[in-house]
Amino acid sequence: MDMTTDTQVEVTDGFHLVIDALKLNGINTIFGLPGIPITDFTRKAQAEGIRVISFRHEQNDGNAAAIAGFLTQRPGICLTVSAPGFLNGLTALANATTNCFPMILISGSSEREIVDLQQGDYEEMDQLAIAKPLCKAAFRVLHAEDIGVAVARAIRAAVSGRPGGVYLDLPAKMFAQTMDGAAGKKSLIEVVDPAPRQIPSQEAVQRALELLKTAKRPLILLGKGAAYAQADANIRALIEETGIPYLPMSMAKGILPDTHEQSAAAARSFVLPGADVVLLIGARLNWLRSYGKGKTWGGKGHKDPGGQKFIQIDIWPQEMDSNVRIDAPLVGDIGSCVSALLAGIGSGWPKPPADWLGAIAERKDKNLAKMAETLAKNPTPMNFHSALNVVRDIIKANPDAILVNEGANALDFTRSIVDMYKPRKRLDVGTWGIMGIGMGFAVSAAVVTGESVIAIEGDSAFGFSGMEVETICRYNLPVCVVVFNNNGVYRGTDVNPAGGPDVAPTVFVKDARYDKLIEAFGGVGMHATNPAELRKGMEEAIRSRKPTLINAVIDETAGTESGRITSLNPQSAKKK
Ligand SMILES: Cc1ncc(C[n+]2csc(CCOP(=O)(O)OP(=O)(O)O)c2C)c(N)n1
Ligand SMILES: [Mg+2]
Repeated sequence: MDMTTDTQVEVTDGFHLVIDALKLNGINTIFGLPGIPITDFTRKAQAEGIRVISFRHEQNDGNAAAIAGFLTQRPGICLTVSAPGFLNGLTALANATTNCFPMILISGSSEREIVDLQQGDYEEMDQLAIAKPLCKAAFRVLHAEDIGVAVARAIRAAVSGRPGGVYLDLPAKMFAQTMDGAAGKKSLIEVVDPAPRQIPSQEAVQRALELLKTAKRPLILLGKGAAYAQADANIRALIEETGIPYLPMSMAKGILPDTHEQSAAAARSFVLPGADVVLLIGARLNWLRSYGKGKTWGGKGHKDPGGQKFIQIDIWPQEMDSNVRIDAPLVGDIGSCVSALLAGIGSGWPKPPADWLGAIAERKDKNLAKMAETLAKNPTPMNFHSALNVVRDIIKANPDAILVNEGANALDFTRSIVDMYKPRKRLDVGTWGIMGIGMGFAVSAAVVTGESVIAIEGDSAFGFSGMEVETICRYNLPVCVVVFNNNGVYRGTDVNPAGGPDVAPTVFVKDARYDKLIEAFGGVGMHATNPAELRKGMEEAIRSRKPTLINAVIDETAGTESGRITSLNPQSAKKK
């Protein structure tokens, strides 16, 4: 790898030191997009055996890096050019930090002296300052001999404690700096124990167990932190040995199979207000859980607590009490906290009272029967339910496949209809409900795991990253994209209130053929107007592992505004 000079003294440089530092720490994939000043870096990285997956827009390789971090517990690497490329990657970095996905955004940057004097350099921007508030940590390397420390610090910041995004600023000049090869090698750091376990205090464990013991109507809530932790067997043992019903949040689906008899997902609106003690595992009490209070939790007004007592497992002490009082905070890594609880529970833990379990089972049976009835219908045109009945069967038959999901109705219906059977198989819009993660997540999941990927995409959602179908074809990835095409955002039926020639802001070209898009790059395009065609297309895609896009025509009247979060839309006080 090292360049050899005429005098046979081995020298190395910034390019190679960054590559060597990443490799030394087991990072063997980069998601990036070339250009000044990192084009040669992408070439050299590839030459040195790193897999460089090249994208069409930086937001997509940023999302790819973030979800690689979620899936592997190692920071995913996103590589961009300066200013505009950096900014394009920044949304993914901020989203990763919000969702606690470990990633490192590495951006090339322009000449410091010129940037700092604002003299108008090519792609001039003070990137470090801009990145700082949007990530866990941000570092700049001015000298090649500091690369080892910088990469080590970036890795630690990304994966230790609560994981998140890290920014690493590499000015153009630094790449070309040389140093003695042996000294360069010595300057690199192989990070020892990058995400140290954080053992909860015995006192905190006791407090949690004592509270749990008092529960008449206990409930466990699993968040995506629980999925990230890869403590699947112990989480399952805790749930099964206590007999406590549980609710999986979206990306926690599959830690236990959704068909598990203790899943209370089909009785959500009954168990949240009904529970008296709630154990949160890697789940925050943010908007997705109605802040732990209000009517959802049985409170009288929208800010009133429902009277539940909470035990919360989280690695970040400041998470506690962020919305309601946490009676038993259990601070530590999820694996350590769950095994401590498990040890404390022993063998004779009493099952929850039968009336609580019975009442849940009754609601669940009723709701599942209602759902089965709806799914069995076969309306024309196809609606979300009849299409998702197919997806549900396909995932059941292929439980190792990874499901990527975004949209509004296309998201909400998929989450509630499609059962997951294994952990970390459902990847979606996360805490922000962000559109645009689709193709980045799909490419990354296929590259990182080698499994088949099924991306269920609203037609609007797909548009944010749709050009990456070329990337999917270029790397010949086993990705089946299904566009739920209802002619627009939420539905395709809005009309322009002013009556002019422009269509309504939520409406797209009618009867668009998204399948033609992938055909342009040699992928398989299919057009499905009924469940049978959709099933045939998806089965064929899974069997062949060929890049596939199915344009699934969905009744344009079927969706609701914002899916399940209609109420978050502000209402105008002024009547027409
Ligand atoms: C980055 C970003 N921009 C805009 C939105 C607002 N938004 C939420 S869902 C959605 C698209 C919904 O339409 P579609 O994906 O077609 O799903 P459908 O409800 O029609 O099934 C949009 C634009 C968002 N969540 N994120
Ligand atoms: Mg739509």
